[in-house]
Amino acid sequence: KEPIFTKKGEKNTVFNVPQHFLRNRYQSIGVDLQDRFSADAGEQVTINDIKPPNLTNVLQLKRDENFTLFLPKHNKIATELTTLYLRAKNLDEFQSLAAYTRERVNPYLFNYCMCVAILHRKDTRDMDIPSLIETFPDKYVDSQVFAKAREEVNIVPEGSRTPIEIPVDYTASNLEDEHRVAYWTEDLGLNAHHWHWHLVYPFSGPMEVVNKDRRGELFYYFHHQVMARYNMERMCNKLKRVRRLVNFREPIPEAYFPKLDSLVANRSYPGRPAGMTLQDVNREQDQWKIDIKDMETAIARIYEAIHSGFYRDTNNRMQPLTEFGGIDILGNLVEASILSANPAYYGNWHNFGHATLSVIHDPDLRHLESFGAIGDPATSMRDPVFYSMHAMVNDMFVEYKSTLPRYTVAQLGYDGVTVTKISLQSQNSPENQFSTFWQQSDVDMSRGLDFQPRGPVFVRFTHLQHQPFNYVINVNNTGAARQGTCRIFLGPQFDERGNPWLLVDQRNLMVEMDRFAVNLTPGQNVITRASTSSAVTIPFERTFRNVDTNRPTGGPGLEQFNFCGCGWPQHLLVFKGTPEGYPCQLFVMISNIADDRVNQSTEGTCNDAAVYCGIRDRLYPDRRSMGYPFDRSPRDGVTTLQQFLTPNMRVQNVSIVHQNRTIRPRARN
Ligand code: CUO
Repeated sequence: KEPIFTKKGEKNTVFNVPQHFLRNRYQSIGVDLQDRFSADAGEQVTINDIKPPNLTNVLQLKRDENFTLFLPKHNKIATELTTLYLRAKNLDEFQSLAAYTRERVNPYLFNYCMCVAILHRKDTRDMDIPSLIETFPDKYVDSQVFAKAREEVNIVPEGSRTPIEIPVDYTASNLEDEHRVAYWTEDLGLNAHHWHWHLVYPFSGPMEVVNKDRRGELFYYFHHQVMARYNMERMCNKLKRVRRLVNFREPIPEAYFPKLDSLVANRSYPGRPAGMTLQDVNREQDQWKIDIKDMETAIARIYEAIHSGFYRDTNNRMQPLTEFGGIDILGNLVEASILSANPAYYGNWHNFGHATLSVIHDPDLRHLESFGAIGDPATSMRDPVFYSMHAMVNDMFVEYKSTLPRYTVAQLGYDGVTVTKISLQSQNSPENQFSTFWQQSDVDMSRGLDFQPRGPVFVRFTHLQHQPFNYVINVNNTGAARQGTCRIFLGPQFDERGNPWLLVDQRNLMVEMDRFAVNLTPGQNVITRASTSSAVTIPFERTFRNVDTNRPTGGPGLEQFNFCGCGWPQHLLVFKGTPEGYPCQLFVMISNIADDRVNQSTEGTCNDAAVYCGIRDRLYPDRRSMGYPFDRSPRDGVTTLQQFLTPNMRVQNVSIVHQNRTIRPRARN
């Protein structure tokens, strides 16, 4: 695999590494290892010698094992290695450590710890880290691709290779209802985003990495939005909202066969047939022991805290879950992160849920089988059971939020500000209509393939896409010039029965599309906002980094990736819709800036996808509770969205029309 420290625009870098950095298995018998880049090298970097670190614990994870933070043994190892990288005194020492460890430690572990360190060291914040899709394509694409790729690079000269196409339906057939949303659950960008979110907000590791502003609340909000978006995709495909995995003793109907092979472990990710039942995990070799009973106890205690409004701290004192801070406490406690207010009492049921489900096929390791897709944030969103389990997680937060005081008209309104019209203008579509279709794009996997000869190998995948659009919002301001925060949500118009919603249910499906500050002049204002500016998403190129369908083969695209790589994929901003048009409600609100504003400078930071990702080294850039104004139950007397509106809000009926056509990539030279 290519070195991680590749500077912008350089194809290859050769490292001159002190002899003892490399294993001397071959040198000792007089064999000179080939230089992978030879004359192609663009730059030679000399690595300083260092005192070799003690890797005794880190090497407990073998090079050919799969790696997951849900396994406590791996978790400890990752924390140790990340800490080692973070403590390196300067960039030179960090680089030496990277070179020394890269050759020895498990590649997944190395990549994870290195990425966390690069994201969190002050001296590496401008450094690129490669997209995981490029580094470990085995976590994202059908394993059959790799045999084809091998054939391609061995037979076809560079420049004449054609992309290897991943079929749209390869993990299941239409006999499986859940497969109707596989285009979304198996989307490369979606899974890369989930991995990236957890890279920026890990639940464990060195405290300085984990302890970020409102991270517990953001755990709630990001996953709440994932669930809302997933349910919207389901409803567009005539599926009902996902069920909750409430009872851990009952057979689990969701099945999944990922068709992924780990190139590091040289093993397949195990599948799970329908009807399996969770069992206690006792995998001694992994030092992995989980009792279902403990998960149930944790859940009961968490609900008790939610309903009483108090949680028990480590000194056995009852502490209030406060109106604004309670959700942050609860987020860390439910996940559970190392910031949990009382891990011994409230347990770790969400992480254990991922873990027990991931080894449901071999809970005592009698078959020596590794974990399944749900056991790794890079792959977990592919598995339908992810959503039934996270529906349970989400239910806890929704239940908690429903205990909070309702927003009053004063808390929702903005005196003198009236939204008079909303219009959605999408290219080549009638007003108030989104248009979606399929698009094919190519991604170069060659970084992640360790065979010669090198050169780009593209896979071509099919993903959802929409026509770019603008929101045009008319606002009347009877006051002086001032600012506001424009909040845009999109939700369904009817439930599965075709009935209009009660807001108490609809609010859980309100998907945040954008949030931005607006300047209001006295009188009439027209605000135009492009879909590509969304503060929820990042552009396609940044999700995939190397994808540029117009670029000649070869040479990585080198857009900045690190923190800036966190963001919902722009190509999934809009739900799929239906051929006849899926009826939705577009909601716009201009909230009072006095209660929104966080005084801080965000210049020079990645702040363009802050809604789900926050801003690096800064406070979350909105003082309101995340999800405002839909995070709480509606005030008394309000049952519908229309009744909920104050003059600074407005709703427009819109529809999402899906055309079953595919845009193919532009030809490469
Ligand atoms: Cu993101 Cu369970 O937290 O997967």
